[in-house]
Amino acid sequence: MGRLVIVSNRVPDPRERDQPAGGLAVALADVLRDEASSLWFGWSGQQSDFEGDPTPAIDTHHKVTYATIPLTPAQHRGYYQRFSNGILWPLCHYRLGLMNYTQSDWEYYKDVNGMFARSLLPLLEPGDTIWVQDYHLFPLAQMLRDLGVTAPIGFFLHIPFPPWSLFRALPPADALLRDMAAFDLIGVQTDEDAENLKECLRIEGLDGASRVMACPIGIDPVKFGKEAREAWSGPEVARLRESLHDEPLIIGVDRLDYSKGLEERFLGYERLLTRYPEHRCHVTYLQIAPVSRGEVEEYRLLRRQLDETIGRINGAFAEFDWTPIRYLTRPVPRQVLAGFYRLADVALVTPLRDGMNLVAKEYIAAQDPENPGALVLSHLAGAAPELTEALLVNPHDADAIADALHQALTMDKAARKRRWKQLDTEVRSTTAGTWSRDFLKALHNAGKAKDA
Ligand code: GDG
Repeated sequence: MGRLVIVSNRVPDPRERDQPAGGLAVALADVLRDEASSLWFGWSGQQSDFEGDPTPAIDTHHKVTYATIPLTPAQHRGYYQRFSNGILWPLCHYRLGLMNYTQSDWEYYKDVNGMFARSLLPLLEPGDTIWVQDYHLFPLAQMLRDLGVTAPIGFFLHIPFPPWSLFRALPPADALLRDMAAFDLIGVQTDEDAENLKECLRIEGLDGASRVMACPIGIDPVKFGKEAREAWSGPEVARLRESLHDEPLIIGVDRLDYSKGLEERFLGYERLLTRYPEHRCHVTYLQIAPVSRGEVEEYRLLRRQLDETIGRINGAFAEFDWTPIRYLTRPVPRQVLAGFYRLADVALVTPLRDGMNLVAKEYIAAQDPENPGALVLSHLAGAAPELTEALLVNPHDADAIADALHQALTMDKAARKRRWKQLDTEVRSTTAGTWSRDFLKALHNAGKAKDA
């Protein structure tokens, strides 16, 4: 077997003990542990001024070779902050109103993809299989092909793909779709995403050029369950438990991002306290929301808005010995987080749109089978078609969130166990391992079909 070459925007520092808060890094770290030999190429996270193409810095750690390049501050702004996170991210999350397009950002995006291709080229070896990750790198396969690379190249999109009626609002929609057709295989999270992408390719006359496959991502549930059991006896879980005085805990864990529906979720929780006042002075809602993309204007505005909403709700409902919402914008270490999930009676996961949402799966994997908690999940998360035994809600409907929370908080143990068992079976059947194996097998077959 040849090497697996992963290309993603950001390559995490292999020596950092804790994983960064982000779904892609978490999933890929789980995958690469099982590969015989692999290369992970991408941005180092550093910004510096340089001329021409940077030479990758190489670092080998636990069988994985990490090759990273810096970005100039101008590239970081144009390619990463603006085109990837200020244009493609809102577009793919169905938020056209938040998309701020300029031609100059599109130029930066193409330039940096070209630079990625040229810097990667000398590192490639015969027999490599290349797997490109996520929306930052839509044009990369075409650019590698232009340089003469013939290796199989696959792509996985971690976020949703919108229907043509929305995607066509992107000025370079045609060019981007033409570039995407250079991948041998494109994986997306759900059937809905696959249908949307196929429709776009069909309208552009590109169907047949590239295979599209729904290939849902998952976690390593065995490892995560073990972490949760270990964290259970740790000092942080003990402190959190003592602070609750045997009263119920609702937990939310999300990067601070407008796609996660945090504002709507807080309003849903507020509705719970008005419509079901019996929960006042008893339930605690802990929201962990590490700041993300703080340099992008929309994210700064969101943070201010959430500060205001939480302040208002806490001010209106708190008692001198009870705070309705506890809110942290710092990341919590992964091992501690696993224990918090296990302690929580309810997980509240209500994105307005989400490619998959690994938090929902982590919560299930962390539960005690003898006394599991309940999951309230947005039906607009990519995880919803799999996790049908969750309490599914429309994240825009505060009353529906309040009702689901009330149902979760009052559900008897037998019902919780029954629902959790089915959810756990799902989480164990679609894992990070099955995701990468299924994708790479299909990529291999797509390559063979092309050669035939
Ligand atoms: C993208 C797609 C898709 C969060 N806070 C902390 C922390 N996290 C970890 C969670 C989880 C990960 O970050 C978040 O993953 P999600 O899947 O929920 O969301 P995105 O970051 O938006 O990921 C998403 C994913 O890619 C994979 O394809 O599911 O739809 O948007 O693992 O636990 N980790 C730590 N501290 C925190 O405070 N340690």
